[in-house]
Amino acid sequence: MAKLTTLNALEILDSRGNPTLEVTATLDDGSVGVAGVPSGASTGTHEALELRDEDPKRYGGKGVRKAVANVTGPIATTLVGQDVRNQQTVDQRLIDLDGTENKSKLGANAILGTSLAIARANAKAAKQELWQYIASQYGFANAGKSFPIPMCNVINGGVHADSGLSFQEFMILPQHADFPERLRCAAEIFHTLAKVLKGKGFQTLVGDEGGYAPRLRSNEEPLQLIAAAIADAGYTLGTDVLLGMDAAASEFVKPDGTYPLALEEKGLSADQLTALYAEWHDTYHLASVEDGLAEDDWANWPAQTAALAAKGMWVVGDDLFVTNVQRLQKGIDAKVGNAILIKLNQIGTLSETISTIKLAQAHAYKVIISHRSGETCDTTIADLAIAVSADAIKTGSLSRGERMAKYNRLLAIWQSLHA
Ligand code: 2PG
Ligand code: MG
Repeated sequence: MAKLTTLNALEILDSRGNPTLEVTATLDDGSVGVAGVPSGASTGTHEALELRDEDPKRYGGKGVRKAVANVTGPIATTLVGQDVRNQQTVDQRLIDLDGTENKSKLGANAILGTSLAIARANAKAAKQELWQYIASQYGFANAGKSFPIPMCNVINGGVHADSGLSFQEFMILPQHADFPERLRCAAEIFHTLAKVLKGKGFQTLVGDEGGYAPRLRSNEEPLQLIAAAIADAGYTLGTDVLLGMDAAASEFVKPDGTYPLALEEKGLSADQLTALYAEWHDTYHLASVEDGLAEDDWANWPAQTAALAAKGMWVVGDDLFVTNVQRLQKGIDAKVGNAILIKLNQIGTLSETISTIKLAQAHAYKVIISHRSGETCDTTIADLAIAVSADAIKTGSLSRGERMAKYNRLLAIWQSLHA
């Protein structure tokens, strides 16, 4: 029983209108699982490969017909007819079939879509919610006992918007004990921030992750505006809400290792950047900095980690760790980072993602489950966050349907556990 009967894939469009995959797995008991694959823009160099057609005549080369054909061809040939109840076995088969270090043969997008579609079908067959299925497959005894802090990216910069900001994301981290209240707090601040921006003559159009993308004058101004919005919305910065940033420093580091801030027209050293984050912690309750340095700036990461962790801050590795156990282990050994961003498509299977999460948790690294800037309405990351008791979830601002789908899924899970 629970044999895979069909595996199908479709080229669909993501939240930016770029092609991605939707994979459907059907089991012999009739259970169906469907998964959409996300896609990044500020992609880390060390991520698993997202296979694109590179045919300039279609979607500017971004088509995914090859990845679709890999699902319906070699992957289906390997898995259809097999018992797929054990997710680790399924994922290992996918890894073996690909056979490369970075999933460049079949594509991490083809592999992840398959891995997640089968996981969803298995959950259905087991009559479990996806988070329960993940928890039982991988032995997370505390699943459902805690809800993540939403890290809501209310001002978009970097490569996600043309706001001119060097830093990519400015986030609010609502601290209320109840998840629905955290979300309400974030939404109220988000709407108040629109009023603050309009009052100062800035536009309120949104970027890729649903945060505002005003053309500001400095990289500090978002923090000032968000602080004002928090106060105007009736909340207290430092207790009700903390701030977070994704510097995404790999995107703007120069070959000489300096970090230019375009709006300020100055280049900062790694130490100066660390000092800036520390200052913003003191001034604006900046509690979390992701990719505060570039992905291969290993020489400077230990000092930044020590300085910011001493202030109780989360020092988060995204492009740095790329959800990869080897990169995370290197960080653990070098005392680099104290938190990790988890993105399923950086590594390519559910099981490898879980291995990275377990390694992080074993070393007391905070775990932040994350969307990509290009998304579908797939809500797997919400279930994943509950299954592994993640400390936080980063899934954009309080607008755009593909971001809200994840928050709404968390509300539904919360309701099911607190009714
Ligand atoms: C990031 C992500 C998500 P992208 O850098 O953390 O916010 O962006 O998906 O473009 O890599
Ligand atoms: Mg990032």
